[in-house]
Order: sequence, then C-alpha cells, then structure tokens
Amino acid sequence: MSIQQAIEKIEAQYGHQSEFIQAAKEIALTIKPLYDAHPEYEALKVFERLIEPDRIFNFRVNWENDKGEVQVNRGWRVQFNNALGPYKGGLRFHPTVTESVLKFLGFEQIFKNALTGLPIGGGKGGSDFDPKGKTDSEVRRFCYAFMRELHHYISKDIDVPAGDIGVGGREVSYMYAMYKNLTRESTGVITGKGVGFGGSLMRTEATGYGAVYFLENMLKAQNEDLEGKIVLVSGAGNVSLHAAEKATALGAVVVTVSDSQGTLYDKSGFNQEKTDWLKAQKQQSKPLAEYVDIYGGEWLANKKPWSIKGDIAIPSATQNEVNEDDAKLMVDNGIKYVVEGANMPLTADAIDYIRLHHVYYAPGKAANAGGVAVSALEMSQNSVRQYQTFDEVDERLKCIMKNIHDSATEASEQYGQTKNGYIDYMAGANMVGFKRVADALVAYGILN
Ligand code: NDP
Ligand code: 2IT
Repeated sequence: MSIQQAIEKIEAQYGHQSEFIQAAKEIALTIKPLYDAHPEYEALKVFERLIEPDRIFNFRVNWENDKGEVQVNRGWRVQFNNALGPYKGGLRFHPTVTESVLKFLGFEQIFKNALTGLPIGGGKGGSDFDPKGKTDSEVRRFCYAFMRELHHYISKDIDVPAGDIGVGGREVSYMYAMYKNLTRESTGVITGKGVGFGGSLMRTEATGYGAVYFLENMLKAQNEDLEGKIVLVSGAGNVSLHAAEKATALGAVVVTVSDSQGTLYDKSGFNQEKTDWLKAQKQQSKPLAEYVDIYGGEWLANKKPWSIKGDIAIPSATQNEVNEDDAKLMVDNGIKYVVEGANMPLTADAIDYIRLHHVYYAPGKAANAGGVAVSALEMSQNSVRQYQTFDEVDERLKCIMKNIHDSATEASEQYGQTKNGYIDYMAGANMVGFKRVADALVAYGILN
C-alpha cells in the first residue's frame, strides 16, 4: 500500500478526526523521497502500520467537586508506537481534548521522540477535564481519580507520561502520589516530578529553552544571532514563558505573550523581573491584562500577536492557532523565522504560505523536543537513582537540540529539499524521525 493509499484509508475510516488526519498528511507529504529510496518500507507497509496506534485506553473518571457533587469526565491514553522504547508523552487536561487531538499528539510524539536520539517511543493522554476555575482540592481529587484508572496501563518500562497543557508540577505531583500509593513503587513513572522526589533539574524550563537553542542553531546557519532581534511569543504557559526567558537572556527583545483572552504587547521587552511577574500571575490564574497597570505596554483583548512587527515568531499556545491569514501577517510584518514551541500551532495552509515565502520554519517535532528529551534524562536519572546538576542537564539539552538541527539540515540537503540555500527543516526533521522508527520496524519484521 502506497503512502497515498494509506492516507485515503484513514480519511475514510477516521475522517471526523481532523487534527489526526492533518498530522498524518504532513508526514506523508514530506517523507516521499525517503520512502521512494527504501522499497522495503512499502513492502512491509511501514506507513500504514505507523498511522494506527498500538492501542488506545479510554476510561471514565468520577470525582467529587467541593460541593460534594459527582462529576464525570473522559480520560484516554494513546499508546501509539514503542519501536524505540517505552511509550512516552504528556497528559493534557483541557476541555478541547478529544481522541483526535490525542491521536495527533501521540503520532507527532513518535517522530519527535525519535529525533531526540534517546530510547523512547510515542504516546499521549489526557482528559476533557477543565482545570480553569477549579480549586486546588478539586484538581487534587481529579488527579487522584484520573491516576486510579491510568495506573493500570503504565509502568516505568512500558509507558511514562508527563505534563502538557493544563498539567504542570502540581498535577504531576498529585498523580505520582496516587501511582505510588497504588503500586508501592518508587520508580518515577511520570516525569516532570518535583526536584527532590525524583524530578530532574531543568525539566520545567526544558521545552522553552530547547526551542530557543534550536533557534540559535538556525540563526547561526544564516550567520546571524539573537542579539537585538524582536521576538513574538504566543501563549503564557510553561513553554512560552521559558522560551521568552531564554531568548531575552541571549539578547533578544521579546515583545509579546498571549493567552486565550488576548495579547500583551510591551515594546521595551519582558526582562527577567517582568517575566517572573508573568509566571506568578499565570500560576495564580490571574489576568495578563493587569500587567499594563504595573509595567505599561498594551493589552490587545481577543487579539493574537501576529499583527506586530518582528523578526522571529515562537507560537507556543496550542494547535492551529496560526492560520493562513496570520501567516500572511507574519510575512508582511517581517518575520524571517518561525519556531514552533507548541505542537502543530500552524495550519497546513499557514505552513505552505510561510515556506513559499522562504521563512525558515522549525516544526514542533524538532523545535519543542527539548521537553521530552529532558524527560528521558529524568527517566535515566530515576533508573540509576542519581541526580544530574542543572548545568549537566543544560549541556545535554544544548547538544540534543544541535544534533536535531544538524541532522534535519543534513537530511534536507541529502534528499534535495534544500533549494537556493533554503533549509527545509520540516522535510528534514520528518525524514530523520521517520527513518529511525521505520528502520526499527523493518528490523523487527512484522511485529510492532
Ligand atoms: P500550559 O498549560 O502551561 O500553557 C498553555 C498556554 O496556551 C496558556 O497561555 C493558554 O492560555 C494557552 N492556550 C491553551 N489552549 C488554548 C486555546 N485553545 N486557545 C488559546 N490559548 C490557548 O501548556 P504548555 O506551555 O505546557 O503547552 C503549550 C504547547 O506546547 C502545547 O501545544 C503543548 O502540547 C506544547 N508542548 C509542551 C511541552 C511541555 O513540556 N509542557 C513539550 C512540548 C510541547 P490560558 O491560560 O488562557 O488557557
Ligand atoms: O509534547 C510534548 O513533547 C510534551 N508534552 C512533553 C512530553 C514528555 O514526556 O515530557
């Protein structure tokens, strides 16, 4: 079965899962030169096998709110592919979570994890639970109830979850506590734990910092650096604020962050004091708009950041937040580099538009792989029961992001995707990640 036929098959079967189809098509479109060079892939139906998750667990979560009322949510864990190692990937708690969203995230995670060069397969999970407006005790009861179900399917060598949207250190701690309570194991089965009870230093910062390390490599390839560059960041969560923090530390001027209510624009840039304020504000679920009363700048209610002039965009909120009109705005406003902090923040049309206009484009699979990479380092620290220092982890992260950058560049050149000096990071990264997984599947025969 050709790649095209495999796509037609999932469109017929899962046509309603638009996010998953979008992610599968993106890979399909870019790996063709690699697939054509390896007839064994088609002979063993590697693509057709890879687009079907190994299994999906789908469960009900009952919990009680503060009034003692019973609440019911849906939970999932998608174990997509474990050719390279235990299933690995985050848990998302957000009302927009569906099986389609988790399948797209799990599918992307396979190739992202392969790109890190570490022994981890791909998975994702979560719930349609909405943490907004919930008290701490409600979040705690939900996390306990969620893990009471999930623990049946995970273990340190089988499947190791972590955080994602709506799941940070607090939620990970509650879930880890319930896992330990039920299994009586201290194997560190979820990553992103608190430092001091199994967590790795730098895991909190890793995704945002890693994205900026990737960007540094992209700039270097064009004989540029971050000094004085104007950066637009979207989102105001874990990834966004750490990307903003690292870009600022390296000399850039980050002028926007945003959330579901609008965009905060400060043309003088978010220095460390302002970034710390933003972190504290979001931690307490308070409005970003209050920033203006303290530090000045502008609050653009219900607006995205892309109408502002800049050199670099780092969309770091959620999938499909940048559509074709936004992409046009980016190009018109001078953006030369787009680095995806989020997973699939650009629609397919937006990607086409910016690539057509030769904007350097780092797909999430490559650019935001630093988070899961440091999760894998947390797993190895848990296995040997020793901690690494902040600087040791930071050095490993820099090295991993450089390797991803360089291997994607090399593949873009090798398969003729670099034209007139334009490095096609999307094609390059997809081919490198896909090849590592596909070669393992070929070696295994038809198991896996
Ligand atoms: P957080 O929950 O910390 O922050 C999410 C941010 O995005 C918030 O500012 C939130 O706004 C905004 N947001 C979320 N959903 C929407 C939406 N539907 N519309 C508008 N704004 C939205 O999540 P993370 O920072 O962890 O994750 C952000 C992205 O990065 C996701 O795509 C995630 O998959 C990806 N990612 C995360 C990694 C990690 O290690 N955490 C690793 C790799 C990728 P508000 O506060 O108003 O809800
Ligand atoms: O999308 C992602 O890579 C994550 N949310 C992090 C996954 C992980 O296992 O650390």
